[in-house]
Amino acid sequence: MDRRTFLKVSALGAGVAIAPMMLLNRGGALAAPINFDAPLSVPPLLEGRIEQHKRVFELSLQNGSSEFVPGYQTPTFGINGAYLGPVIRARKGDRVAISVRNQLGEPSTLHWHGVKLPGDMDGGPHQVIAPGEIWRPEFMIDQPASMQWYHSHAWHRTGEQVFKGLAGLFIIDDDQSDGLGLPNEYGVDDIPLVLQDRSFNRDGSFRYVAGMHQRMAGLLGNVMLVNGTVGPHLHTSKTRTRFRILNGSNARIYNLAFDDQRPFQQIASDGGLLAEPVTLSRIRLAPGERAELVVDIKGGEEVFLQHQPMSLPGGGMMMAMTAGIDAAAFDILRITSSATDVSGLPALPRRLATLPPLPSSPRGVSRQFVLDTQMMVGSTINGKQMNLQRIDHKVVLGEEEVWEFVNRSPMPHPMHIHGVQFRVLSRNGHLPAKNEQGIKDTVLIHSDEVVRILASFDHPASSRFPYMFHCHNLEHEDGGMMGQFTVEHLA
Ligand SMILES: [Cu+2]
Repeated sequence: MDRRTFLKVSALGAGVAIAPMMLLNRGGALAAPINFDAPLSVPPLLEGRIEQHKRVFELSLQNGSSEFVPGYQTPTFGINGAYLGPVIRARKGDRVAISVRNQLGEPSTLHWHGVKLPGDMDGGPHQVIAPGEIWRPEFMIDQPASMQWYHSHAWHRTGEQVFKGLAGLFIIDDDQSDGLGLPNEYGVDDIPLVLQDRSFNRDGSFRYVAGMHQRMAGLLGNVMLVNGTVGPHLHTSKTRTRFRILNGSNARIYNLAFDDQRPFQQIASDGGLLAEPVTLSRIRLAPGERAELVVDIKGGEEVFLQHQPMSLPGGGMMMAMTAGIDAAAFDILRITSSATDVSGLPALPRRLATLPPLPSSPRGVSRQFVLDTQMMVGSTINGKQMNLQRIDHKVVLGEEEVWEFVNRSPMPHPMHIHGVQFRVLSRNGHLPAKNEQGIKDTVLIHSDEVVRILASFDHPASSRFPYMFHCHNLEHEDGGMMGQFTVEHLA
């Protein structure tokens, strides 16, 4: 962390419990009196109303003010509220109609990250909602139970608008997952966690900087927010909890674990349930990625969800630090339990979902994407930076393709593809870990790594409203690490 930021945040913290990485290092060098006693905010559920066989939602992008630090007001953006948005909830098979009113006073867009829908409903940088205007996308929910999300995708402004709060969750339900007996009482044993790191100026305002350094490394904050809560505490009355976790940070990569290294089970990745639960003691989550975890915490226990140091394939720790991964552990969420239902907890189902098997024989690569960093330019894909007027790739509607990402830059890039959910075929020629063999829309490509994914392009996107593929480090994205593709019938 930069020394100047350290001092500024310390100044902000005079007399209050705030310090740089104040959430870092319980017992570490930068430990600060954050007590993790602020009740975790749980975003409100928005289930819409049924009108003419459609599930209708109303969203308003608006300015607000939030008290993250006691005694300090932070100007923020929110959706139907001051900071972040409600959890949109719909079912597979629903026809969804959403009105998005822009009351921000600046242009914005709203992108449905991970939702499979046509390009003209996707909310990318071409679908600007001017101040005062309403955008009315309508689409079918045509994918399995999962947690998607929505956020600003404004041209050159995504990083700052998301940083200020323009993001929310989108939960999809289906009959198959309802029947599995997974924890599903929202806010009780089914808890969403939006992880974000932020920095503050002396006056309490967010400190968003997008200079050359951030365009290279991404913007890293020094204060952790979970669902907009600083120093969050969750008290539960149930032993078994399902956490639906989104890395909603601009650039920070987390290696999540509990402080006592207890095992947990991952049940879902970005696009839905895994074939079977995978037992883990830590999980890496890059910007844009989601994971659903189930963990048992007995009555009387206190555990911390933390970021813990991780090693990188091919990269040392110094590089890891510049690439958004902290070398030191820090606390994210304190959890206490008064559960009494210790005995009789059933095992999770052996099978969660039926996923098509990954192809056993190697498939030809349809397209290759070389990720690189060029001095004084920034991050590039195949040597190019984003141009709104240029279509980089044309995919035939209904085709299945293998995309290969080759990372020649010194830092990792979480690559996201619009319009599809994909499978990770290989990392450097090897099968990915079990928990990466499910359905995904964002995949982290480490430095010097080659990752292949398999996607089926089932929804159309024209040259007027093409899909994006981009790095989900938002400063990289805004800096040009993005391209466009169409999905159309053969002419
Ligand atoms: Cu990147």
